[in-house]
Amino acid sequence: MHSSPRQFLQEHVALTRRHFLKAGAAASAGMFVACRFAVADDAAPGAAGRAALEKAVAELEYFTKAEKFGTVERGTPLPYTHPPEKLREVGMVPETWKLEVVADEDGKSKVDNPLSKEKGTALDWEGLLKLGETRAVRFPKIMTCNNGGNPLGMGLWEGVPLRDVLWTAKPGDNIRRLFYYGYHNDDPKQMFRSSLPIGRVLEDPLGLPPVIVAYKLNGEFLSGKRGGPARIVVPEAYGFKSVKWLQRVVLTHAPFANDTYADGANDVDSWMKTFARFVSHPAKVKGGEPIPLTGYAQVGISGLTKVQTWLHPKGAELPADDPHFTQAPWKDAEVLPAPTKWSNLPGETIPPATHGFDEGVPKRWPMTFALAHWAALLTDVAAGEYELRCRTIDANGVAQPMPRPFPKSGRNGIQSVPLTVEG
Ligand SMILES: Nc1nc2c(c(=O)[nH]1)N[C@H]1C(S)=C(S)[C@@H](COP(=O)(O)O)O[C@H]1N2
Ligand SMILES: [Mo]
Repeated sequence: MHSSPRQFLQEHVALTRRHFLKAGAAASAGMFVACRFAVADDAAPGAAGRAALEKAVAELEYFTKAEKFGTVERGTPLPYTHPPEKLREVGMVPETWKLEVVADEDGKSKVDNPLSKEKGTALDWEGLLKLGETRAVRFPKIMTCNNGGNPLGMGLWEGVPLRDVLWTAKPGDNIRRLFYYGYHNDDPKQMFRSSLPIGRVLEDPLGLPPVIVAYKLNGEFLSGKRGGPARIVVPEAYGFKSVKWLQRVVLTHAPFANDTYADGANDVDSWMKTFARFVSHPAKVKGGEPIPLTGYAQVGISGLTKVQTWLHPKGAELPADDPHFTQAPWKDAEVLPAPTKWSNLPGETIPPATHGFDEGVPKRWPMTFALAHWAALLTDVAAGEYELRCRTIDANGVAQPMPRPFPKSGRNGIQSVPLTVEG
């Protein structure tokens, strides 16, 4: 097929320039499908940059270890730091944990079989796991704070649909929303509240997993720090809807949100947005060497089709009246295929009956409200000092972040990093 090793190499390099990282069928040693662009001959032009990219791609991790998550928490003391006997007393351990589902005290909503501690009908840990035996669901979801620039962690969450718990309480007439709370040291000032329209809990928008009472993250029971014994997880929402140390759900006729996050000028109806970040980028490269870049994108409500990068000479004038650089000469990066090994899950495999997967393989990629990785190899860059930026194009073909001045409905600013190309 190839007349000489040299010709083979040239063809291989040309092919891989266009299609690097697209080797769908190749077996993988690392977590991603093997990259075809790495050339065996390390004296070939650009080999060092390609080898560096291959290594950086192999090092990308998909799921985040529970203890490596970023944390946004309130409480003095933090509820899970109580001494063991106090933890038992306040329901912060599985053996004493209880979940109440009751009607609002205003008397407008009807709940025929309230789950209440007083009546001894609250859902306990055993009951939760019992429900889980037949109703458990799992799904991947990235946890991001509405007010944070970067995600806190990527998790595979497991629990029971909140609606299955609600049905056991026999909800009746006049319910429009639910308010839910975590344990807060029995101090109203420390209460962290969130809310949802009842319809979101009873039905799932097509393709979305349910709102769950979660008890596992990445195959392990939730630690106190991650919100255990049990927390709410809302697939499409920023972190503030995913209340930790869950103990009480109130079904209400109130038509409004009572979220703690309504304070501080936050939009409490924000869906997660699409944006890109760098993972690895060299600070300095030799002139003539291709520049290896890796990163991730958070796939928000509008999906993801592309990640792009843009090199702008440092100090050169930026376009006026274009704060999101919509007119800049962006270049496409490569959105990486789904991992074949899922870091930080037991056996590095997706467990059976995970939403959006078929026998451990994603039905679609990238997956919404999850993470996708990307890589790029920039070539023919002149010596100089640069600002390097990345952005996304969503599944509607709209550049994200789109120009808008609303960080309080979820931050998704464009990241910029410095880069020096030596002469
Ligand atoms: N009970 C309780 N739940 C909470 C919070 C809190 O302070 N108390 N913080 C919320 C916010 S604002 C975010 S962003 C997420 C963060 O989840 P994590 O700490 O597990 O990453 O938890 C949410 N759940
Ligand atoms: Mo948050």
